[in-house]
Amino acid sequence: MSQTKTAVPSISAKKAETILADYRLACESREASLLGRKEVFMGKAKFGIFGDGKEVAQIAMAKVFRIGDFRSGYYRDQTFMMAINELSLTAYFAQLYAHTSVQAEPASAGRQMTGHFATRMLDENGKLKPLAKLKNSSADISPTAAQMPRLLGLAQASKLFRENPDLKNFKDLSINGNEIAFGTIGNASTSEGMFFEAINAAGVLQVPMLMSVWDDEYGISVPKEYQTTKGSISKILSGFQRNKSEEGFEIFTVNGWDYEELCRTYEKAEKICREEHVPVLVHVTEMTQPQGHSTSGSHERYKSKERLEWEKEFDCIRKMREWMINQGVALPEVLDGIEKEAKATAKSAKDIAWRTFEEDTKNNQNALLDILANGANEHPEIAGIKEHLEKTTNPERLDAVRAAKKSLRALAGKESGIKEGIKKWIADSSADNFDRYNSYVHSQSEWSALKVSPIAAEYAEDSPVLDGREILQACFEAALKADPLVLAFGEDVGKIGDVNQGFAGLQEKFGKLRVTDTGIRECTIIGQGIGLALRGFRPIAEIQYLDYLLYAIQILSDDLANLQYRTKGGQKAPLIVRTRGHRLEGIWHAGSPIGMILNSLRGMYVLVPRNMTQAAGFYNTMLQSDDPCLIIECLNGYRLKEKLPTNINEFRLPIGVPEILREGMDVTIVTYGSMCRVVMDAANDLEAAGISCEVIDAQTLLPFDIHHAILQSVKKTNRVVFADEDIPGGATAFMMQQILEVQKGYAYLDAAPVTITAKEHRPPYASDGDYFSKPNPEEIFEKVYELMRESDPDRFPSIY
Ligand SMILES: Cc1ncc(C[n+]2csc(CCOP(=O)(O)OP(=O)(O)O)c2C)c(N)n1
Ligand SMILES: [Mg+2]
Repeated sequence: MSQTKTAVPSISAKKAETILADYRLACESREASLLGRKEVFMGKAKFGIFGDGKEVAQIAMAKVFRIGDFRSGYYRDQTFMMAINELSLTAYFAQLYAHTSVQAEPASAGRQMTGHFATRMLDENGKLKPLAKLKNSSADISPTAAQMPRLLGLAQASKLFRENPDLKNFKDLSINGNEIAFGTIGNASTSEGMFFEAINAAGVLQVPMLMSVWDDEYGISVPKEYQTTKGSISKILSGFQRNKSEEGFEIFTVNGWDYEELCRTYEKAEKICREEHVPVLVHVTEMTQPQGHSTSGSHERYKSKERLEWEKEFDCIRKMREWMINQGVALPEVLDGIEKEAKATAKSAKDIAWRTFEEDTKNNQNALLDILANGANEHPEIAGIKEHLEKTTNPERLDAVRAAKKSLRALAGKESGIKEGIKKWIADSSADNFDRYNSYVHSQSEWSALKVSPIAAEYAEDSPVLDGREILQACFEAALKADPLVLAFGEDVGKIGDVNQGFAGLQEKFGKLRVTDTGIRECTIIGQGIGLALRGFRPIAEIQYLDYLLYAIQILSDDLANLQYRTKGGQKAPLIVRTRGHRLEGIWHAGSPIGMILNSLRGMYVLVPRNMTQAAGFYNTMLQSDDPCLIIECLNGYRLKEKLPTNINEFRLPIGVPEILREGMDVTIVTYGSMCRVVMDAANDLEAAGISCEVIDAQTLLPFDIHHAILQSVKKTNRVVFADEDIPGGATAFMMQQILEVQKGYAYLDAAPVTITAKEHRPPYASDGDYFSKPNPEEIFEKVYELMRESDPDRFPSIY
């Protein structure tokens, strides 16, 4: 029987065919969810979270998702990803098994748990693919609502491509800004601040964001009464609804089991969003969760019998089936057939994915077993290790590594022909496992910041001496001129050119699309930057003061810093985050929480220039690279005088290379940022007291002194001091670990290393609060003097 044979031919055969294909996909996706849960309970996968109960709405959404569009969503979206052909059933299972192969599991190569979707936006060389010709999904992350900030930037990119005539030729990135950024979120996650911040910003910016809320009335076990005022996100956001005289959102509400209405709603939503660049909210209600939240527990614990009954009755696939029969799309037996086939299709995909995954692990293990076999007769321990490995059910890579290492241990001090083979196996598998589990913390492309060739600053005799802020302004002007994809934004960055005027006058020159103000919303400023950078822009996103980076640290850490890593080189967002800090006045305008930054932003480079010329050199370097970075300018340096390099537009500072500010013989003092001047003042006083200090500006903390220049200094002075404005045990502890452990500086020390830091509290606003809270030249003098006194008390008598 033809699948499209209808009971009552009220729907055209062609349309019926499409509907049946949709139904088939919904059933396949459902079967994948059901099988997935079983795989977890059989111990073949560690954790499962599935998209069951959300299939039909996602198929409707996928119908209006066009080539060039972007998704930023969450773990329920498997059906959508399948519907846009960016997730095969086998890839779905490969992710469930955490297959570490990019070919098998292109979203993350086993780095992300199931339900974390992504398309590969970069080619093997790390070059951006022509995204305007692809269907794109930014890489999901687990923190609820954290997909929202980047969604804003993905949507804003379309607006910029449409409105800035200088961008018309970037056809690989956008076709006239026609691309929509589709967002998805669970109902409970809309309780997060980030959701509201992003929604408000999208309304302000009027960007093509099509936001769907999958509302199943729960967030794990917590019902809507605890999550949302009035229990409805569309109700409470109704004030965002645009009208004749005010811009805003277009808001739709539709039931998640109503196939026909869903398709109609998304068609309307798409048109408004794509053509008018108006943000749209689609609140999809009455969704279900047939298997509960995840494999971590069962929903019978918290849903009432009535609710569970209702969920069965209003299951979107069941409802779609009923509708199809009522509409005469197909006879029940046709649908039975599709359901049966879907089961078989999902099962066969699962089997293929498992076999490939197993073979991949086994191949590597078999090579070791062959080596061990050669030594098994001679050494009974090896025979035992071999047998144990062979008997392991569902072996993981670590089982083979363990067996190899145990074998070598067993053979220590013994003659054996297999030792060399085992060592080679360990070396090869270490390299492979490094690639599998540890690679792509930073860019590995030819545009890696570490590969940008430096260009020295040049000066003419008559080079003007300017305020630090004017040096930056010249640098930014050159950057904006050189590349239309460069843009800068942040609080007060537009009209007044930032609170310290680094961008003064540049909005007038380059327009509001290039240099622009934002609302006070640090988290989504960074999100804008991430989304724009993903789409090929070169954004400079400003956080007004370093103290306020805390508002954005989560998204920087969870999203930007690990983007390359979590996609194994599949995506990049070379965002430059600009901020200013260290010294000024008061608890929230003098912060230097560098330890926090170093501990949370691995994956980004952290640059701490001591003046604005150095800062300019770093901006120029990072604009050539595809790594994301944080550049922290010195808050008290904008009015200090600096000479303007003649090549301000192109000189580049290498990253990971410290600078010796003052040569000396007795003690090495390592510092950075605003502290450079404080330490240099102290070094002058110490010189007068007969102590010769070598002062080194680390300049970049991540990466830190990649050529080990500081070690050379320590070899000469045999004493080392680390000074900064962070708390005790903050970034000074990091620098000490780098020098003593990584660079092995401990071997050259004649005295214990010293750290000089700020106090444990932030500096009070009161006059002299800074002096009594942060290291000052007198304190540095005394600590260094004490250090010298230890070795020569006669030459350095007690001061007190
Ligand atoms: C910031 C953060 N807090 C808590 C969690 C744990 N968590 C994961 S999913 C979830 C519930 C989300 O519910 P909802 O947004 O309604 O999505 P649903 O799973 O119902 O589709 C919670 C609390 C998390 N992932 N991130
Ligand atoms: Mg929910």
